Amino acid sequence: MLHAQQEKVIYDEADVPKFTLPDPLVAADGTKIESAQTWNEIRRPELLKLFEKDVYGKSPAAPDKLSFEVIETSDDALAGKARRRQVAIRLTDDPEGPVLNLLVYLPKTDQPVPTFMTLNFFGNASIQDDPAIQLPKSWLRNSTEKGVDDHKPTEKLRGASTSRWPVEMIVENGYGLATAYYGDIDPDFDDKFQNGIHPYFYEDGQTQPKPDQWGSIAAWAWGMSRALDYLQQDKEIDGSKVIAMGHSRLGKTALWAGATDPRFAAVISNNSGCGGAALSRRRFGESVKRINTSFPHWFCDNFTKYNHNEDACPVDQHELIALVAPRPCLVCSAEEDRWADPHGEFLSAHYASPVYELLGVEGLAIDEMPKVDQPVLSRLGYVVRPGKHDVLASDWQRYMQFADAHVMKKAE
Ligand code: GTR
Repeated sequence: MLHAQQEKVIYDEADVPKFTLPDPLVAADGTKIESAQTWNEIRRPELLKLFEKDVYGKSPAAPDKLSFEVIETSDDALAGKARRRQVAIRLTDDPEGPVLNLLVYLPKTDQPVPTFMTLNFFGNASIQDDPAIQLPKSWLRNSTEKGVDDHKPTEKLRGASTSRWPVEMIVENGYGLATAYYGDIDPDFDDKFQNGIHPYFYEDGQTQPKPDQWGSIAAWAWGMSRALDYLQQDKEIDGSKVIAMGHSRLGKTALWAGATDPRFAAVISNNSGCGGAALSRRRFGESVKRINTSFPHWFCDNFTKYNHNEDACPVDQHELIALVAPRPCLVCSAEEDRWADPHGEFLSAHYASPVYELLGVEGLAIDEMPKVDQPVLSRLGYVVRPGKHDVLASDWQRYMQFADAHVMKKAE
């Protein structure tokens, strides 16, 4: 038998296996879901449980009380164009326990602002070259390019990822940006869940999550919800208009955060691929077997049952998007990012669309995969742009166009 890494990757539509998708509008017992009420009371909770049990793992409930400490503020950030806040969110009762450090940029206005909440890959200091921003204290992936040595930041880390974070443009358009380092919640390597947030929720004698308990993606999504706990009580932010956005593994995370936490007003997933917006049953590019082999800590252990066995999984990723309905959701692909299967990402949105329509809102406005750079910014939207796996300033322009139409102007 070939090892996952040696297997031929499907990059040709002709090699995509034939499959039948589970119908989001048919319950497990065969009942047809024909009203918003039965969706909300029967099918939505059922799908959520299935994703918890078989894909991401179940996360603990929100802590009763979280402590927030505003550790730095400036009303003169970005050369006077913005306000900056840094907030420490203590994720557990343990004074030594994990702290999620949130960096917030706000436009200078007296009104509470709609805000993008998105995790970052290399710490808050990487998004903007500003000595006032705290360097990350949690474990970092080594990178000469980003200025990480021995898993610790160097001064070179400051601003190392600015191309992905057009902060000035975001605040000029009237949006806030809240971001935190995903490794503050759970460092992104397979240590059998000894570090990060997981051990704080073990029962007596437990040493790692059970097969249906949270993996790292679920933990990162849980962390996004804790950031939202803070944002919802911050008077400078419109807590009813916080948009979960994420790229790649953090795009998977943003979708799961939006599915599990209806307080997120909208979700934008960028190049999220396998285990994100792409349909698993297509096996195009990254497959379930491949992702579970390369990243054994991302999903719950039950997900490995579907290695080379996707058809047996009771859910597929269009139903993840359906869990965001009726809230706005934008799925973004990049043409050259075939590993993430742009067509499979489009099809997920397509097959989630009937749920939006059942709930009385607009679904995806097209039936065929659009050409590159022909964004479809309906309430359930899809865009494929030219180029590679990345986040570009032009992508953020799209996100804001989408948010202008569906979040900013939404009725109070
Ligand atoms: C890749 C992984 C993808 C995607 C990406 C990323 O190595 O195979 O699923 O998540 O990493 O997060 O950049």
